[in-house]
Amino acid sequence: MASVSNFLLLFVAAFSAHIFINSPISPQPLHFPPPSSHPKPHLYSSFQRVEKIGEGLLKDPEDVAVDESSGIIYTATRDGWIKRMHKNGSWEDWVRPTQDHTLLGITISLSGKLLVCDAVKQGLLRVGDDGVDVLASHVHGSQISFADDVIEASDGSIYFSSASTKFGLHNWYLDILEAKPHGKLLKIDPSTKLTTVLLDNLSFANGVALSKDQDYLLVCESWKFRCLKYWLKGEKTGTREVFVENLPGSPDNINLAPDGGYWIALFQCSPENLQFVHNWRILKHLIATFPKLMNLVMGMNSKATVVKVGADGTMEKMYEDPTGKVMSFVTSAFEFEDHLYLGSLNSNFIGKLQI
Ligand SMILES: [Ca+2]
Ligand SMILES: [Ca+2]
Repeated sequence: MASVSNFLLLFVAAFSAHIFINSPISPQPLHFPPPSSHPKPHLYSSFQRVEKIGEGLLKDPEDVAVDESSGIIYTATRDGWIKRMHKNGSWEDWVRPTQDHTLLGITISLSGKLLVCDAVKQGLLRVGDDGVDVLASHVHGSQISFADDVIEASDGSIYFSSASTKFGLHNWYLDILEAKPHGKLLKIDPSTKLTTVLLDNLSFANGVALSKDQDYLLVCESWKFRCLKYWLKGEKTGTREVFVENLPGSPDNINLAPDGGYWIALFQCSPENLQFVHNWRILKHLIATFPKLMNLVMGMNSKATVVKVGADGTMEKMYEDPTGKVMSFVTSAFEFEDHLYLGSLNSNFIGKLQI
């Protein structure tokens, strides 16, 4: 009997040593906001009446942008295409900047072209009828990693996020397991074309948006369940403060609404009953060493949530598909002509929802 327990002890010790030696992360606990931490906004469960546009044509359209002058709707899909829907409802495979699945945030630029984040190879791209230019591939001599979302100001300044400088799109789950801030907010200066870092130590820098008056910029930190405000004008220029926190999910893309508020898409990084995993370093090491275990603790495809936040940072409305039956893993919400256009990393269409 003693030899069996000795063997078991030896096995556990060897297994633990294997995990610690081979683990690619140096984790810290991830703190989920307590459910009671935010006053509940009015809930609309109306994703049930979403109209599916482009169904079957769009593989996991992460972000949506609308050219408000022409009414053309753009998205980037996992097969590397930028696809667009014309006013008459017809879809066009427009430009294919990559054969890969790596295109994330997009926005319409002042020139009418599209700015596109390539999370893996190329950095920040400008895409037009005449092809693709790389606007930024390096910052301070290092390759830009995990370009995630982008916005352009009326003075031509381009602001974009780098979600993580340590982990990439293919192993992004290690970034949440490690739960340390490896993200940055970057800027391309319109006169020098130089790329610089405005903010670092961001906890998975995701969606970016400009305020209506362009006096500040918002950048979402997915693993902190909050969005920061970065002042561009006035006496606070260059400083940061919290804009909204304790969001009921991890913020992805954020878009300015016509009334000066913001639409923020939230994803569930972990189901509620498994959030404890993110407090245990040993469990994080175990999952990082055996990545197939990650599938057990991910909650993205379980529901969809979008919140409307006022210009003062208060949550006003929440739209949900609580079971993910119609849409899940919604990553973007763009308001145009009294409808929300919803992107998702788990659908083959864009959701269109009357609001
Ligand atoms: Ca975006
Ligand atoms: Ca994103």
